[in-house]
Amino acid sequence: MAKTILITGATSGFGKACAEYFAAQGWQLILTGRRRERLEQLEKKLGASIRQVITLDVRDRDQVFEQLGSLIDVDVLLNNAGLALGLEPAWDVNIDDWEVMVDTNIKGLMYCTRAVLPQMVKRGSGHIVNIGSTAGAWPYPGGNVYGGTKAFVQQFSRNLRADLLGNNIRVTNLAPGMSESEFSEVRFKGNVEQAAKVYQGAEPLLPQDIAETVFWIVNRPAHVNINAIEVMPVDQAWGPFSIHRD
Ligand code: NDP
Ligand code: 8X3
Repeated sequence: MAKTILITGATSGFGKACAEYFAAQGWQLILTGRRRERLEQLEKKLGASIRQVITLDVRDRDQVFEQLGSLIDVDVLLNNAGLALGLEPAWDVNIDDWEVMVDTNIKGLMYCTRAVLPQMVKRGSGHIVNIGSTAGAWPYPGGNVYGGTKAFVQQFSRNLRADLLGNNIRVTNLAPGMSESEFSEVRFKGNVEQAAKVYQGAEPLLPQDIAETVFWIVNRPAHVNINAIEVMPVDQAWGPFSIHRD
């Protein structure tokens, strides 16, 4: 029987690439996101692979539990919905942006996990793949709360494994580096020129790279749990510590 993957944030970037890739490999899809028209386009394009599309804002706790809590036979939950807003230093940041990132990347991911886990535990199988980020492990100026939310994803993933020991449920934190998607357009609030500069002259990861990685993660032998994977483009690496000098 075909397996089912539930993808949050399937309307763009990694989520959309995963939907297309998993459909091509014969999986059934439950796709969620806020932009209904994009979900409808995917529904048309992927046809028989679609089990359900759900218009969902992961920040809405009641809606998440209502829509996802009753789903059964979800083999993989891909907690992908997320965003960065702004790159300002902490003293100059719009506090609303911080709240949106916390509400989406931390609380939304918590709600989706808590809504879907009971059916996995009851069935004695499942896999939660959380999309973290290199920003969760490596600081950079302006990464402040975004990086903090992804550090949460990393540690939450590990702690889920601790809770789930003995339940035959796998958990993975997949932490990509610079990847070209709508991510930077969202971060810079629609400023496409500023967004394009992030990738200019370099070769970033593509959503397809992440889709292939997710597919590899969930297709390891049943006794194997990939705890964490960090993926970067060859064109990205760490800098030295920065020193302030008078
Ligand atoms: P995109 O902006 O292309 O996609 C983000 C997706 O998240 C969209 O489908 C969007 O759907 C969804 N989303 C955002 N907010 C909400 C919400 N409140 N409720 C439901 N869905 C929401 O970016 P990426 O594909 O690059 O990002 C996907 C994930 O990968 C994010 O968690 C991001 O932090 C992470 N990441 C990205 C990297 C990059 O360089 N691109 C690197 C490392 C991690 P809609 O707007 O329709 O709701
Ligand atoms: C996205 C990668 O470096 O822009 O999570 O924060 S980065």
